[in-house]
Amino acid sequence: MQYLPDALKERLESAADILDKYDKFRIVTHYDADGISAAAVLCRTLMKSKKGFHTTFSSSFPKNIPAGLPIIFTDIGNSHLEKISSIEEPVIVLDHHRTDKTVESDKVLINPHEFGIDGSREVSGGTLAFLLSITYEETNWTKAIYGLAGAAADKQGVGGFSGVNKWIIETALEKKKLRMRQGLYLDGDGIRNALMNACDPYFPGISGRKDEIDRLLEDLDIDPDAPVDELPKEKERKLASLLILSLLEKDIPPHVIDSIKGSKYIHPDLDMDMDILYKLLNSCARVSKPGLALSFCLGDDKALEQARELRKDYRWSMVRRLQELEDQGIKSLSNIQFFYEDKKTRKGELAGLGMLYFLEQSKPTFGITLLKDRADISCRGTRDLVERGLDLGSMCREICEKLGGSGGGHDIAAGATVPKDQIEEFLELADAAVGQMLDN
Ligand SMILES: [Mn+2]
Repeated sequence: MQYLPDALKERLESAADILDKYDKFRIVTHYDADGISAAAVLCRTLMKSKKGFHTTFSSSFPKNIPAGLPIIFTDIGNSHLEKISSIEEPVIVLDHHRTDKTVESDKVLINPHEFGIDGSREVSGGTLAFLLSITYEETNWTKAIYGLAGAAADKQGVGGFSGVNKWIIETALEKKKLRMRQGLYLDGDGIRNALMNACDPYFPGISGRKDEIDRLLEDLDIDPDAPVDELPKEKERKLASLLILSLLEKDIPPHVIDSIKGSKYIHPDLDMDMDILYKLLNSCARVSKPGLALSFCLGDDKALEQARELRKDYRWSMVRRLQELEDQGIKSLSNIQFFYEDKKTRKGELAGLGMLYFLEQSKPTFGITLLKDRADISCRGTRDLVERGLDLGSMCREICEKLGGSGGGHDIAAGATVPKDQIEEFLELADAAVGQMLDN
């Protein structure tokens, strides 16, 4: 724990004292993959110590806060600290989202930004839950893969983990609580199947296109049914070069291209690497089955089987939709680009993957779902754009304050909801705001 700032360690100790003191807890977590990962770490921690828990998944901060038990909020809560401070029971908040507000509180608030740690890059909700878990009991290093899966799901591993996440990986490898293997981030029943369903990473002109894939594999003299992890090194290298070429043609930056292959982290007792674990969590979250994901994280094999099926369906529908966006292109204003998507839960991921693998790199991407009376918006930038001054989270918040919706998030990924008839105005304001941010 030497790596962490002393003030953060102290705060974690106070949280661990609460874990120690009570026998039953309520966990309120975000329903996305990072939130599930945080819940998985905490539930496993509490189970091991024979303590009880009740977990609730929430898409936004709950209106009615359950009473009677100490509460742990994970990956959620930083923008509702006033409400949290008025809760009577003991509360721990483990949330990495940035917030403007500082609130005097007797609750244990663990917000990395307060300790000079970049919550959008270096720690996720899962990471914070893991830090609490090892503070509570050193033997919980075995749970590293669950916490880090949340960081991977929040895209903190793109181009390599950094900061606290990196320290956890290095220490877990030292402690032999993780193993590492190099390879392409492809998986499926055989190499053709893996490429057919490759949506993250997605390969422009290749993913989902059977004829292209067959031609490519024939050229490389690779058996389409060969297992991905058993490709001879030389053939894997050649395949990687061709896949990289597909991304170079779209001007995708080197750190993203590098991320199609690299270290895979494997839990010694779990027949799965972290990359697949977080993608399974994502597939469950996207169809609103976070409970299923939590069940398999807690050891339910039947749940794992169902999660794998969900992921199969999910990947296939994503690849088809990404292919459409790639082939048909999306709409563009001066400084932003956008598309409409029927499925509300899919638009953020589509915007993120499109932005990573094939869309115009100089403009952030907005995915919009029109609902009955409101428009739901997810926006995604690139690391380059953030370095040039893009902050989508504060942009969404400010525009929504003006328009009367609600919005917020990270610099690189954010969301907003506005009345449906204001979507045009939202896009105009966003276009102007992004232009101004990138000009300065
Ligand atoms: Mn998160």
